[in-house]
Amino acid sequence: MANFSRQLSNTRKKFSLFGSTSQSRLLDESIWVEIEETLIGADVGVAVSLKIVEDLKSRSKHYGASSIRELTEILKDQLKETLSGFDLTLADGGAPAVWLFVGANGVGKTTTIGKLAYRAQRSSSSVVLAAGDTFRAAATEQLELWAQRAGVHIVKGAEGADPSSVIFDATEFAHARGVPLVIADTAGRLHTKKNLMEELSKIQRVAGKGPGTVKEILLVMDSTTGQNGLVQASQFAEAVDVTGIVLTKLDGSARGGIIFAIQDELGIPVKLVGVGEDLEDLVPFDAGAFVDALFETNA
Ligand SMILES: Nc1nc2c(ncn2[C@@H]2O[C@H](COP(=O)(O)OP(=O)(O)O)[C@@H](O)[C@H]2O)c(=O)[nH]1
Ligand SMILES: [Mg+2]
Repeated sequence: MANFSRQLSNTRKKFSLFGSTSQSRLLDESIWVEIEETLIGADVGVAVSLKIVEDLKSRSKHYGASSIRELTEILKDQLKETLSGFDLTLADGGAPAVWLFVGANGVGKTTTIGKLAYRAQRSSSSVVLAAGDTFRAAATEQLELWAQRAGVHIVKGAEGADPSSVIFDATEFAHARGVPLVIADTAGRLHTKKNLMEELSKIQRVAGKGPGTVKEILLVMDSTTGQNGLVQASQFAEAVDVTGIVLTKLDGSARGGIIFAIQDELGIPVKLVGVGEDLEDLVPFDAGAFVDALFETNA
């Protein structure tokens, strides 16, 4: 996958305890508290951080680790394990498969769909976009621009149209043309607005009523939001069956550590990561590359 090194430079600063100047430091009792504070300060999440340090203590004893350098290697393995065990593929199948994008306002839903459309077009797989954000006319225009750039079809509704019906129409449109995938946008919404969350549940139901099958519900989260995003996320996960997280704006964010809390607390994998505003700035998440980049000492 793309090298995370540059995009993670701000998050990496939070891990400086493990940087080159400390590598030869010998271990003493205070190190455990420092590691705990480092992890929590890096947005890894309190519960996960405590678990990791407990486990690190026993593993380092088992291996007889005596310096930060040795401890770091054990910790890296642990962090990779914490993130492993999830299926990160985006499911297809269905005629068409539907990938539904949900999340708060401004997190990067529409941009991510544009990037995916571009990727699909480059790999010669066809896709139909559904302009399910009917809340503002400008939202449809924004998606239309992405569709033009990527050279893919878009199904639109009038401003204020029922988003469920727009997405349903897109599944029929795709089915009639033998297009295997519909990627559907939805309006950003506050997780506290009950009626809007119910609207999402309806969208999920209706999107699968015709020829389409909802295969992915991707919750887009802005990585600069940190721990607050977790509360939002759990509300979305109650309204719809979220199958994966897209974590955007990792470039520049200092809160990339949130990935550990997301996967541990929500039990939902991060499948894609947004690392910029351009068409190519979307990468499949790779736990190994991510953890290695957090501990790179000379980047
Ligand atoms: N730096 C950066 N900006 C992003 C990323 N993804 C989206 N954005 C920007 O975030 C803003 C909101 O994006 P948009 O897709 O309209 O959000 P939506 O309201 O969820 O549809 C836009 O200015 C995007 O260019 C990312 O991965 N990195
Ligand atoms: Mg949008």
